[in-house]
Amino acid sequence: MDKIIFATSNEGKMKEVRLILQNLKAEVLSMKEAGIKIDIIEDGKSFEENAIIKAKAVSEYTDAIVLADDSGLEVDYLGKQPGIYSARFMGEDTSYSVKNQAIIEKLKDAKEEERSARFVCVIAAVLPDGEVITTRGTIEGMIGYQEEGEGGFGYDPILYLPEYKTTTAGLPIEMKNKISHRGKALRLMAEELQKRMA
Ligand code: ITT
Repeated sequence: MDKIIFATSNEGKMKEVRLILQNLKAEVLSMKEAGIKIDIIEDGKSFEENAIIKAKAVSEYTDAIVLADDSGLEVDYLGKQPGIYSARFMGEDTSYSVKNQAIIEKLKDAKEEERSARFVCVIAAVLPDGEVITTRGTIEGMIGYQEEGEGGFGYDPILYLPEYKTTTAGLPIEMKNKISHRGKALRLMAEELQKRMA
């Protein structure tokens, strides 16, 4: 069976990734499970560049297929920030309740129609022959007036989905995966990998 190493240190991402890729005929290991401990400097200027940087960095240590995820929250009222800086916004060690409250505060004068926002996810793959593939997924919503929901991670409590009358943190994980940026990008990647494994 093919082995896939997923180049992330984010446990929230990894939990979703395992569920989304469960039907792929491959063993999916986190970087930690594969025994790869490296610090990766994400100095790309786009989600695509950063996802490729992460996947290539880990592929130096293995012959397996390596996948990586670069993702973030784009808030239109803030000129699409924090975007690729989502993890680093206000410092990596600042809690998400503080970061989420800060974004709500920055939008205190925004009208309903100015609160549009989305999660973006780019998945990069580096295959054993060196081929690089990227796929992208998004989920549109709006910044809520307060945090809501207990699920997910990161900015999930503030991305409100009017159609579901809750945030991405208010959805069961299976439902989030069905409609999320990460679910979409990973299913596109799974199709690309399946074509090459056939
Ligand atoms: P790795 O680089 O190790 O994968 P990271 O958390 O640093 O972990 P990113 O650089 O891609 O990953 O930053 C993504 C950030 O965007 C993440 O830390 C969250 O703050 C936010 N984010 C991405 N997807 C999200 C989701 O599904 N729900 C909530 N927040 C999300």
